[in-house]
Amino acid sequence: MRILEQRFVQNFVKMADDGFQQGWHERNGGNLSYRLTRHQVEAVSDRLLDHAEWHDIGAAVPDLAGEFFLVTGTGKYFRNIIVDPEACIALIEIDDKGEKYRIRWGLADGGLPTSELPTHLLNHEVKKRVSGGKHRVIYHAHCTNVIALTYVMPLTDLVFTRELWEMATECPVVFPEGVGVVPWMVPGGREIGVATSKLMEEYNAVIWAHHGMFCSGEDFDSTFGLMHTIEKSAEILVKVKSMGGEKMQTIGTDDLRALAKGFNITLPEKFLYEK
Ligand code: 2HA
Ligand code: ZN
Repeated sequence: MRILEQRFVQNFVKMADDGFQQGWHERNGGNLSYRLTRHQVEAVSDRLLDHAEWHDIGAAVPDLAGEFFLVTGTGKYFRNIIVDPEACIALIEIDDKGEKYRIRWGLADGGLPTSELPTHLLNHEVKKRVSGGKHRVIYHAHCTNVIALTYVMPLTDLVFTRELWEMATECPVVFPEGVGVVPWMVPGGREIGVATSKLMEEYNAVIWAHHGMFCSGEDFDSTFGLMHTIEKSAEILVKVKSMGGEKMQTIGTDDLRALAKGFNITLPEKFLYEK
């Protein structure tokens, strides 16, 4: 079967286009990566290139040695992925030390994997460990309302989590662990990747101030759904703030405790402060 006919490739392409349709991927903004299962690697093995050179990852990810990832290409537009996936995305293999990668398929017109490869792989390494191998998707988007909020709210996990939880009843159920926040940093390198992956030990969503958000999940649907839910919540918060900002009523601390009980979820005590 051709690589483009594989179900995981089609789901990757659909998710990228879903994000574009949401308006989160202007120009070449955003990136997406997926860690293949052993079975998926075997299914494509006779279609892979063998002569590609090894490149430095720019970070060490020893726990990802030998893994394969489907990734978006640097400078490629999400808008074009559905039109010409083979030119916009790549299948890469990590070497046996977790320090280098090589392209095994894709980027047919040339190019390299996403400029945020260090952050993607550092996040994958943490998430693979803390989820017992279940998490396979890392998604970075420039979601408008989340970015807007990073100009007017303190850049803390405590404030962002609590304010976003309050904006829709489903939010604490969808991201009970909360969201992390990284202050403004230069993107594209190891340093911001390390800061993000530290927060990924605890959270499935990490906001980059004045830039966007990273989400992690087991599959394409749940990872896209997490980004979508948080951005929708941020949109409501932007509207509330734009209407004068004063809440006449809200989902309060006791309501959050009742929600946790009703839905059998644990909300970390640090977020249940009295306001
Ligand atoms: O251009 O989103 O963070 C891709 C990006 C960099
Ligand atoms: Zn970005």
